[in-house]
Amino acid sequence: MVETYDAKDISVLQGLDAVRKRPGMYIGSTGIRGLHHLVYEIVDNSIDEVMAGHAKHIKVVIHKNGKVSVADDGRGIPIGMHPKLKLPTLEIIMTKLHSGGKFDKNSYKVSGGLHGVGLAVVNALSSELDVFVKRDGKVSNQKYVRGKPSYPIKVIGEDPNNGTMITFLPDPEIFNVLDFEYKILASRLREMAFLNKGVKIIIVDERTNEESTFHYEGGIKSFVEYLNENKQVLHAPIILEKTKNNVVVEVALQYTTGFKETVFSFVNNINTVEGGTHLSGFKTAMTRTINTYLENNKNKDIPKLSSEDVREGLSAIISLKVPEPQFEGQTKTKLGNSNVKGIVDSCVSEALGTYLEENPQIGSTIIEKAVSAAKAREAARKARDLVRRKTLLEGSTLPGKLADCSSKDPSLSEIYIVEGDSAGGSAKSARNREFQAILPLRGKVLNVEKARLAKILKNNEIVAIITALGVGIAEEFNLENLRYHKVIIMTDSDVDGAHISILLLTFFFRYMKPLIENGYIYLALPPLYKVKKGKSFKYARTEADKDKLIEEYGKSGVTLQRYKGLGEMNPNQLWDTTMDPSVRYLKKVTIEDAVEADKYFSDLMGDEVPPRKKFIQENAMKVVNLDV
Ligand code: 0RA
Repeated sequence: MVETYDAKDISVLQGLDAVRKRPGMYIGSTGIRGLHHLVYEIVDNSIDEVMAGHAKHIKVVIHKNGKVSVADDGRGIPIGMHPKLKLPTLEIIMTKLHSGGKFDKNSYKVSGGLHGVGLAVVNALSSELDVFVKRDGKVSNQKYVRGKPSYPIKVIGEDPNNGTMITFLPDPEIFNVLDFEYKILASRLREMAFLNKGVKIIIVDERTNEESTFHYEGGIKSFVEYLNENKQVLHAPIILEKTKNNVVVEVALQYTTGFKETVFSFVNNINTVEGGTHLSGFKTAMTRTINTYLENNKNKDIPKLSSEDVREGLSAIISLKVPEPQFEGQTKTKLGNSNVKGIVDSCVSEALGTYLEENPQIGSTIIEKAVSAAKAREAARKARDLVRRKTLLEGSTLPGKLADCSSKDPSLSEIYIVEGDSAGGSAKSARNREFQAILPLRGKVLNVEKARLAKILKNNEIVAIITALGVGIAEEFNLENLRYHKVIIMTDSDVDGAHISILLLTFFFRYMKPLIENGYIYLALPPLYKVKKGKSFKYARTEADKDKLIEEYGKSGVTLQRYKGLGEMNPNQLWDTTMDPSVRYLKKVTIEDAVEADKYFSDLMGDEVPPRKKFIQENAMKVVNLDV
């Protein structure tokens, strides 16, 4: 293999001080997200070796001592002296911020926006880092402390194989969280394995002995099957693959009997959460191709299918390889390359058109699905008009059971959505009416995962929430009209309470996602126990808290009161434990991983959950406690 990089590719070298001074600029945050980002930076480099056809295996290990190692069987980082820069290439890569991008420009690099300086950034932010390179029959090693080499590269052994292993310890001077979460790393690695067909990625957690292997010969086809695992599907996944102007377009799609659209798009392995030109190209192609197919295959009065109609119940993965991607948007996850829209449009139109012609049975299944979506859309429009007219006629009245607050400033106002009338009553007496509104829920909250909008708009509890929040729904949703900047779900800390929380979260996730994205949705965490000794007492929110408090009080003469539900607390207790802003415990609901969050809701609330109640009992709590 001829080494193609040279001095002009690494033009300006700079030390790592800048990274340690402003870590946020390089990895986004010094919290949990930034911490995990360190691992992704290294894995991205290993994935580049996979995409270039040199590596097949990646292994990530979380060690007991807080270190993480990432090993691959790629070419190994070059260790030889760089001809112009008079430093070993490995040392340049590990210790210098170099402008000018990656070394080898001929392929599609994973690039999270760090322009190939990812390894140096990880090194700068690690209190210790060890790199081992197997290359040219030798094993070489160098160690760094806070980005500075502890010794020159040394040969420590022989090995006929090639590869790289990096072990690092995140610097406690930089990060305020140091514990890696298996679940977070595993879900990202699973995604990487789906997107890079054939690669085998192993993750081992030596703290707990958890271990997973991700290896999908089906690639994105397996990804769609995974998304639809607990759904009823209408046909086998359809795979579309085409390359135009060096842009590789791969799509896997499969319709389900459900109503939700689950489409994830990736560019060079990066989840383009904010969409972009590739996604609009895909949508245009789907709408046009299915409408054309419908026109050619039905002769009596055919409705015009909207873009939404053809995506009802659709699960799809769009994965592109783009030579020079431009990422835009707030989180740099929106593809900007304008030529890509047309490329994806024509690739998908051609490939899907051909597929439908060759598979008429699947073609008519899809058409049936989309036509029924079109009819339902018409029904939903009527239902929405009805809701709108009602609010107009009644002078946009707030729901009768809402006890509103007196403040009209949303940034100061909060609304408690409370399970049950008795808890609602307590909350109404307990609240500070200046800024706290209470909305008690009476009936059951509808499972929106299994209903179309028309039916959802007939559910009293949901309509009450929509009107109380003021934001409208579907096309009329407008975040600016939100009447409270804290929307707090308050339910009992038992299984039924968790179930109601999940139903509400499912609704917010599917129909008012910006509320979650902007951090307006919270869960109130009421205590499980009151632990009392003599005149003093404290509240315990978990079993572990309770045990700790008992220990603290000294076991003799401690009394325990277990709260079965919010209704058992008098207004004073409710205020003291759950509503007083100075002491209460609220959990902000966030979306850390769009793919995982989507899957949680469809698995929990979807079709194929045979022992449904049991499944919810076992999983609902987990979801509530997880940063969905
Ligand atoms: C620079 C150049 C080449 C490979 C790599 C870096 C490389 C980096 C990492 C990080 C983790 N695993 C890695 N594997 C490779 C190209 C090497 C060549 O042309 O032989």
